[in-house]
Amino acid sequence: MQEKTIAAISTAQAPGGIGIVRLSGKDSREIADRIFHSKSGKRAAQMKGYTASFGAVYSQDGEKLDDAVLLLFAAPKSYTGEDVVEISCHGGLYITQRVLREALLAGAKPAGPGEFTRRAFLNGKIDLTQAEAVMQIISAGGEEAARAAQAVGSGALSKRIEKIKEGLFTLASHLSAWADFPEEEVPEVEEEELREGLHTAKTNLSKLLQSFDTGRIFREGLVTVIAGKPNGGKSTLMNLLTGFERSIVTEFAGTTRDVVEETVLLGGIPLRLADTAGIRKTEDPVETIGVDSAKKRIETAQLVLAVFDGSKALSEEDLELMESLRRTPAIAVVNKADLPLQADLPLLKEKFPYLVSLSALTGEGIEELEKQLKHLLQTENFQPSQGILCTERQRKDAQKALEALEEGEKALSLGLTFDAVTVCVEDALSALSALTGEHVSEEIVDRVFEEFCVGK
Ligand SMILES: Nc1nc2c(ncn2[C@@H]2O[C@H](COP(=O)(O)OP(=O)(O)OP(=O)(O)O)[C@@H](O)[C@H]2O)c(=O)[nH]1
Ligand SMILES: [Mg+2]
Repeated sequence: MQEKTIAAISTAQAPGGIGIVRLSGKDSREIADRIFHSKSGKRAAQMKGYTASFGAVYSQDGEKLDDAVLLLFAAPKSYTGEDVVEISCHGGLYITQRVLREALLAGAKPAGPGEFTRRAFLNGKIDLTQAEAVMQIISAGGEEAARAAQAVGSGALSKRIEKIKEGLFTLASHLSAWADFPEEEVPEVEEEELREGLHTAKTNLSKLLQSFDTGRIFREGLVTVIAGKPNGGKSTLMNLLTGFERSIVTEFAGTTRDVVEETVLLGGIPLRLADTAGIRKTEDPVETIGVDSAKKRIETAQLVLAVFDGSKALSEEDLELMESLRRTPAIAVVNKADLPLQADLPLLKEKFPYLVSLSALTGEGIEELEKQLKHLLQTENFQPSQGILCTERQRKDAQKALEALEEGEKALSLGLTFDAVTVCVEDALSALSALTGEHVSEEIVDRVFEEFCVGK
């Protein structure tokens, strides 16, 4: 609460209907009163929390800069826990910059990246996982990612962690009670209880760690390559998925040369698609370059949509593609399902556990592709509202806690003293406290907020 009042533009630095300059700190009202004059004559200093007033922003030499609305959030019932003033003016690059400059000339300090959220954290309005969720909400590219981030922002992850911690606290208190007993007097049932407690916490942590991988798929998407022999319909599939004519389609084999890229959402999963040249042996030097880059893309892909022309018998090139995909997650797309089937479907099914018959021309089969994708990625049971680990920092702490509990179990089965187990349980608890930010070094907090944008 003693910190200097900060100011920043909180909306995007782009032309827009409304732009917001935000102030936070004990002098927010005073600074606002120096630059904003309300029509009614009411001053921010007298306004109640959650009220607004209409007026205009003026420069130091009395020039009117813009009409504006001032919103007041009084401490402690504000985002940061301090007095917060938001001045909404016209959006765009110039006006918001001018209003900010006046706020700075009137005594505010420019806010650093994420400084508003940092103050919210330091003032106990939110914990560290909720602070991190703010960035995740802003950068979410799909519904699932947004819902997952919002749930974390509402404290769903912290609740999950808290539950695990409660169990561990109970264990720790039993352990300290037993510490006074000689080993041989501790009843067996209590050792069993200890074993069970460790096991439950471990299971819950493992589940939590799994949620990180699934969440990452929704957040970051997958580098996906559409590959296959020429004329199979790769570019037609690309266009079906993007919803517009992204790639050139012709009836001639060898149409696509360059890699054509676009990100789409399929079943909520962002696929960073690359449509590639049809793979075949060719004398054409330009096509050769395209074929080589298609092969390279396959090597680094996280997912390949392997397109086969279902209306033709499988060719040598098809068999080669099958071979090259043995170690890459792939979905076989047996295309041109609107035409009579000629390809050897049983062979394809044998080679590809995930397969879909589809017509890129009519769009028939696209739901099945979505289903197969979810199946392959095991995202069917993803419940974004559950509270998932959503940053690498959180994952590391959860992993640390899990490892500490594994050590604890080991100590128990080796018949070591309860003290040894106690140390492990305490290590797990401290890793979880770091995760939620309850006990965390300033360096880590700095690192978390470094990634924020200014104005948040
Ligand atoms: N009947 C039918 N024709 C299709 C289908 N998909 C693609 N085609 C046709 O197949 C031909 C080749 O399609 P493209 O999408 O250009 O094939 P490609 O795999 O990108 O070909 P290259 O870029 O040469 O490697 C075009 O004439 C398409 O209209 C389909 O599902 N059904
Ligand atoms: Mg093509």
